[in-house]
Amino acid sequence: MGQQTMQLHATRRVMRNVERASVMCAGCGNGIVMSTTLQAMAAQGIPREQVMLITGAGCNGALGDLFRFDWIHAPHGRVLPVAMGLKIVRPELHVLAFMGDGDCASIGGNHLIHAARRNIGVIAVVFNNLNYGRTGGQVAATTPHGAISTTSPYGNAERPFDLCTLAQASGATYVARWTALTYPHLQRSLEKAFLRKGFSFIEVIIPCPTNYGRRELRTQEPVDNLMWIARNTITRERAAVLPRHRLEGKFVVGEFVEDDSVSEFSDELRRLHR
Ligand SMILES: Cc1ncc(C[n+]2csc(CCOP(=O)(O)OP(=O)(O)O)c2C)c(N)n1
Ligand code: SF4
Repeated sequence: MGQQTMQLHATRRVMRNVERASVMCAGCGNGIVMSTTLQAMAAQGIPREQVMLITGAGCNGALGDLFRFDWIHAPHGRVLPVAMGLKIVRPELHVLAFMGDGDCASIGGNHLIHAARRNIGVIAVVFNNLNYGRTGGQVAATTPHGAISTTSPYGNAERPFDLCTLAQASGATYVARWTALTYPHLQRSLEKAFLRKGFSFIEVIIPCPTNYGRRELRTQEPVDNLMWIARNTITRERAAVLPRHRLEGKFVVGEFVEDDSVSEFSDELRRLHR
């Protein structure tokens, strides 16, 4: 049996009910991140019993219902505190914190900077669909400047957060950004995150045809939404030689930080309380 077929079988074993994947809209990027996570687990031979999934209130929160592993559906903005508490009491588990960009960058933004600062061994994955999908497409802290949303009908007056820069400045020891289209790279980042000890921050730019696509891109067509992301994606290396103004509205992808020299928070606590 080929490696891909074996991974597919392993992936199916952790799905609770494949038909229920239809809880997401057609063309939604949430499923790509979910399946890539399962592929990363299968590739590294990580059994579901060793994983604890925490999700938030956004659309991706419903993903927990599809997996066959232990899951906490945290309140909006509180994915990271729940994940941190869990990691401290069960350090042997791989703690996966799945968040929407609203969850991570707005209501839970303070938790992000402190989780990164502490270097707690949580794998934080941000499903960045550039808006609040679950509640009908409101403007988010990640919505591009000028973009149309239900709460910015004349265009977004604010400039978006660069979440990877924020995580890096806060002390995260692994930081990467990919898109729904660069999923092989995303898989490699997730595999690394499963194997390392400290705080891993992975942002994934995903399409939300129903809310972001329909309003800002004027198309709900899944392929058009993906193509728009592809046209605006640029590698970290290419971005490094471009002037700042040329990067506005671009999704710079790559690995930004990888540092395994910092002690992990739950280890540090145990060392102090010995
Ligand atoms: C404390 C609290 N405030 C507001 C809400 C309403 N609410 C639910 S999901 C959501 C936004 C979701 O956006 P995001 O986290 O980006 O996830 P998405 O749905 O886009 O995947 C909001 C505001 C809530 N459930 N709880
Ligand atoms: S509203 Fe957007 S993010 Fe939510 S399920 Fe639909 S396409 Fe996905």
